Amino acid sequence: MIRAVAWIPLARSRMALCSDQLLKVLVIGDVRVGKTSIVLRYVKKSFIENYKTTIGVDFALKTLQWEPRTVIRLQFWDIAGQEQTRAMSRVFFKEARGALVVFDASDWSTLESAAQWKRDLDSKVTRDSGQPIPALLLANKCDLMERIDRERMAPSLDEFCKDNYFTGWFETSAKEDLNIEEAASFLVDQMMSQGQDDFKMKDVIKPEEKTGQSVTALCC
Ligand code: G3D
Ligand code: MG
Repeated sequence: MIRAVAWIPLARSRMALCSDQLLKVLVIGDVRVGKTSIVLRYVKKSFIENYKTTIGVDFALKTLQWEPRTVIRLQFWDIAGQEQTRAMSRVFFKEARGALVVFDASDWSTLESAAQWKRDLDSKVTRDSGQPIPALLLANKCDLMERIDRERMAPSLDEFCKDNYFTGWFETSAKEDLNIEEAASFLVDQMMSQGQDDFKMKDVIKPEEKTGQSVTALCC
């Protein structure tokens, strides 16, 4: 009996009110621009050459401790760029909270496709307020470009983002691990700050967890 009285306050001190949020993030763009490589780099911290081409959609999950009391589960929908998949986009885009729209910086024809993907996205998914969901443009494969090309690219991409309602852009390289973590954190920040009202907050009581812990899983 005495032991039980001592145990209850101790157990309570370890309990905390936590918020647990599931954020669905779309990864879209043409075939072979590096979508799957970006997701693998972010979630698995690796770059795999000759990885099989995505057919339909691949899923990946990354859990992050956002603030001391907020756990975010990022659910990536890595959507294949083929025409058949575009027909299914309404189903795939449903309830997405953010998007990474990828193009190959060494092949500018893929930038026009990025604009099409963005228009398709905005026509099919919005926040409850009717505003577009946060979407970042990723200029991937920057390792294949000279520094000078990248500097020339910046003003065009600023304008492109303004015209197409992108939240911003990053030059990335999944191969050399350039800006992948930064881009993902920026998107999460945007989703959390712009979308607070839209999210279904799920408050749960659970034992306190260590901050900074990340659990990853990948399935295809
Ligand atoms: P996708 O998912 O958009 O279709 P993938 O694209 O991730 O499958 O990548 C397509 C090809 O581009 C792969 O080449 C991959 O290794 C390469 N790639 C992806 N990201 C980068 C990058 O940042 N830099 C460079 N140089 N190459 C990249 P392979 O030949 O392996 O199929
Ligand atoms: Mg792929």
